[in-house]
Amino acid sequence: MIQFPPNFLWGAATSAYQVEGHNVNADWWSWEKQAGKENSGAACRHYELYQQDFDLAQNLNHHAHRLSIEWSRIEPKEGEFSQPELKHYIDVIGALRARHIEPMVTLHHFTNPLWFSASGGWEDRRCVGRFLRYCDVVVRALAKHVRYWMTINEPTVYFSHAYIYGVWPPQAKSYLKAKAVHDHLALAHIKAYPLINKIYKESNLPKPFISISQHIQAMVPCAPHLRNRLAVSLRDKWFNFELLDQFMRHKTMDFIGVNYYSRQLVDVGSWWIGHLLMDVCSKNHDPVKKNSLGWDIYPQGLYQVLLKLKKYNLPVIITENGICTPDDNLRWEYLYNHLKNVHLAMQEGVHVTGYLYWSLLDNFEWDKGFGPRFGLVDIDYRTYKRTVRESARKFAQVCKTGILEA
Ligand code: IFM
Repeated sequence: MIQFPPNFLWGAATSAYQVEGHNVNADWWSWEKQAGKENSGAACRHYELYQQDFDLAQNLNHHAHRLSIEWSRIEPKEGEFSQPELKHYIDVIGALRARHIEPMVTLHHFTNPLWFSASGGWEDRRCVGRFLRYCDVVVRALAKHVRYWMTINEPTVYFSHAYIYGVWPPQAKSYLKAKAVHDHLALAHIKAYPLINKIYKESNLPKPFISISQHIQAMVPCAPHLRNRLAVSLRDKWFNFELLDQFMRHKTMDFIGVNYYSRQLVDVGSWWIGHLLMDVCSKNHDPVKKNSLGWDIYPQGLYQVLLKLKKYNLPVIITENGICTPDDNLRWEYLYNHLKNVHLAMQEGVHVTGYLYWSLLDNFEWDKGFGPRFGLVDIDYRTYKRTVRESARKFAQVCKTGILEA
């Protein structure tokens, strides 16, 4: 039997664009049509059905829920802020509070208002000021009801997919642009941190907890020779920990938000920097089960990642961890084994204070559309009927008791 501490935050996460539906002023909305991708359309209709969804979360004993604010709803035109949409999110957060569920709010989760992208997006140096203006409005409106903020979700995933691999809007393939976007996202967080604190201070509210959600992969060398080990440490530094190091230097993190899914098997063909940074093993000599997107299931990687975070000496919240699969037994196996590894890391002194499964609901998985099923709750996209999965019920027991039965 494994016992987690009493005040551990248990729950699940979502993001606005992936569940709400009809985010017509977002850059993704026009891009998915223009690029011929599956359209997000009504998504899960969570914008209207959030009360019902939070009833489910409450019945599943969740006491934390991570959600994001859709910037393009709040500021559909530059400088014009929508009071009804702000009121909507106040209601959403009120609905969580009414169910004794702690809201954890992300300010930027991959999507941008169309006007923002059309005028340079995160490449243009005006982006930081624009983001801060939006943060100011949202945080002032929600401060009374929110204690946990994540400024930006997975900045490294965002700039690599959108500006290096070119698979997300604006589909650039440019290291120069990616570098500019990286620097702007970092600066946006560094400046948002004191801004959020200032708003709380002015409103006589207790200091909030602020971080980002950083996507971290376990970097695993195939053969532990020098070149592979060098590649692992470069990738750890640049992709996993560089932003966290920067934010630590600026003292702009109150906890570390970690999104963990899988490992990267590192097998490098030459000393060229491109290979050191990108080569992955294709030999399948260490086969493990995979999710429906083909990502390796590697629970011990979460333990390894958590131990690497120990040096920061900050509380850690797993802000995402989950699996897309049609096999719900595999979902529970995934959850169970990852929680076991979280507990192991805690026994070795990593101060983990919460775990949020990705995701509460099946949802729109970006360029992959609605195929991948990450949810604790199944969505029938024809009727929008919600059906709680068996894995969700098992997880509900853990949320209730803090005990992971063997
Ligand atoms: O669905 C995404 C989410 O938006 C960010 N983290 C990873 C999830 C699964 O790919």
